[in-house]
Amino acid sequence: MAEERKSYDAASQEMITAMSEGGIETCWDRDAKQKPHCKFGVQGICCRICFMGPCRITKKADRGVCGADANTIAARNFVRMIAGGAAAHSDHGRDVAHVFLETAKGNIPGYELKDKQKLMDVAGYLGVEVDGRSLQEVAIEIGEICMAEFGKPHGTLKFLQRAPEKRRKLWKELGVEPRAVDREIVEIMHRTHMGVDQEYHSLMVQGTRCAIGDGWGGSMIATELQDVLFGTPKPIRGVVNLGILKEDTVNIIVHGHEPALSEMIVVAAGDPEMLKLAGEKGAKGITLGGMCCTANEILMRHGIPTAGNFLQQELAIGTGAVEAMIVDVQCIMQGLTKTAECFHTRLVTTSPKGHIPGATHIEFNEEDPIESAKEIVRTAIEAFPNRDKGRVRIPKHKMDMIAGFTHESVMYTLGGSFRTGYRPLNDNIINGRIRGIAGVVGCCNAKTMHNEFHVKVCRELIKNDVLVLQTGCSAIAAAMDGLMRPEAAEEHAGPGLAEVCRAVGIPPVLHCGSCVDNSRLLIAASGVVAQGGLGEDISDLPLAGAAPEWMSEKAISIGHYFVASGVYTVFGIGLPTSGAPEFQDYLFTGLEGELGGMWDVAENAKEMAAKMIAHIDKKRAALGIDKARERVLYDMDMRRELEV
Ligand code: BF8
Ligand code: SF4
Repeated sequence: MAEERKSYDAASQEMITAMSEGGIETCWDRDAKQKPHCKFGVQGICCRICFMGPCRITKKADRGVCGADANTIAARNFVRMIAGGAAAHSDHGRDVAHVFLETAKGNIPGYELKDKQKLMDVAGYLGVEVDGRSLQEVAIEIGEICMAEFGKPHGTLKFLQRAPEKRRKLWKELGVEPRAVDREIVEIMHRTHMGVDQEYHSLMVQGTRCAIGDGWGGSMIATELQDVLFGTPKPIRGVVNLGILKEDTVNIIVHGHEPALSEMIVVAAGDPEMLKLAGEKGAKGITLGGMCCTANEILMRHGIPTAGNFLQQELAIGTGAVEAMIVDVQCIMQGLTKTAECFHTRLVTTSPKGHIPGATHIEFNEEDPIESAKEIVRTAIEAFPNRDKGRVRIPKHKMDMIAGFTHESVMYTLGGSFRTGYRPLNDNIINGRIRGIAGVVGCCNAKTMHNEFHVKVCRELIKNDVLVLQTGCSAIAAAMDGLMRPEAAEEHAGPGLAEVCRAVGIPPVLHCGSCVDNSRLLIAASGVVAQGGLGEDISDLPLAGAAPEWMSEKAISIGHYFVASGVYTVFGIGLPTSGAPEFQDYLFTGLEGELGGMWDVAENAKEMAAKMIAHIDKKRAALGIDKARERVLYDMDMRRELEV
């Protein structure tokens, strides 16, 4: 019997089959051994918060030993996922703020504040005085403010003011304005400790406050300061998929999340001394490829090719052509060491926060980033002579794409340099050429066919004239399918969206960055509101969010800050809340009345797209712009037919 197909992407499937035949284990083999997954975990009704348990809700036992019911258990688990995700994003944000501040003080050779314009923009909305002050003074104050956002004892987050006024008022009324990023994470851990908050509405108030602290706090700080440090991305050509690896060069993959590392690896990989060393070892240069969110970061800023997304990490090593995989934090599979052992590949961990047994740990020293990056790249080059050429198998597939759409670059692309702004976008939404906007984001998950859900939902949305904005591994999935080429508009988009894409020269699916860059989507949504004509709040917009193949706690935090910002958000794969129908119903319907956004799940791409479009149409009707769209859909012949 033919092996079940695991990936929608041909290159990945080729590697999965080859590795399976070669007896090299992948996450799909391990997934098979984990099946069936524990149904209590899947439904969110297993509690191991104290050691009177673990307790599970069953027909026989409708409460844990302490009396906690299904709603409490599922809600506690859910808000703990928000805390985990917010912690990951925000600790990344804190590290960026630290590097930013030390760079501003002139303490780190190697980094610089590249984007002075953005520095001024940030100063503007943070209320930092710029007149009569040096750039350095301004930057230092910004750095101090951002560091303080994580742990200040008084007030609420300064970045909240980037949200529409109506939303801010709502958050205030609901008591969900985050005070400091860390505090909200800590408070979740406290409230979910045994015997504290045991009421799901109340738990979700804190979940909401923490998630807002991620999206409008930790993640936004990461994105904004990274832009100042490394440059705000602009539309740029890129290439994606495993076919970017080369047979005759040293191939280095940088995988993880923090650009503080990857930016320096980019510099080191282009260093003449390193290139010379590569030549001496018999290689024709160095090929650097990104993986996961790090890929998105260096793709958007430098056009560095992307090797793949989350489920391709083991497959990249499986090509036998990777000298080193350099990792920092988040979404790094421990299984990589096993894959690397089958080849000459060095798995290099670089973060003091992320060690893996069997990997080589070369700590990236942020005080001396260039030297540290060179040492890491040297390790890769030195592995090149050990490559077994007979075992190299690089799939041919690679795809062109355009990356680098940000709030700033979208405004510029749409409006030109003289009237930058969202007016053309808003007008095209109002006149119905663009039916609405979708944010399609998130991970891949071994439980479902790699990339299929992402690609199909994007295609379905653009076919229905919905402009798609993407981040994370979902963006890489759509790029691999060719949806981020401008030609994709002609091939796959509905007539209205295709017309707009043609006029502006953009693809119908826009690459907006990494997962912390979901904050860009919040800013873009606020920008669309501020431009006018589409309501007063994000919840008024014909907008929906989705994470078709999610797996991480970060995805839950992102999902919930979308919801808390007023966005209808649909997840694939299911949510670990199904064992607590009352709590789940609150997430799916109850929250809409409070936050204007709510959760939902969908089993497949058609259902997901249909639900998102139905929501978009509901918002169009509420705005009174549904009629405009009907006119667009009917051409003259059809209209004549209707009139008779
Ligand atoms: O932060 S999309 S698998 S790489 S968690 Fe991870 Fe998910 Fe990818 Fe980036 Ni985001
Ligand atoms: Fe069981 Fe309650 Fe302890 Fe959870 S907190 S493990 S439900 S006794």
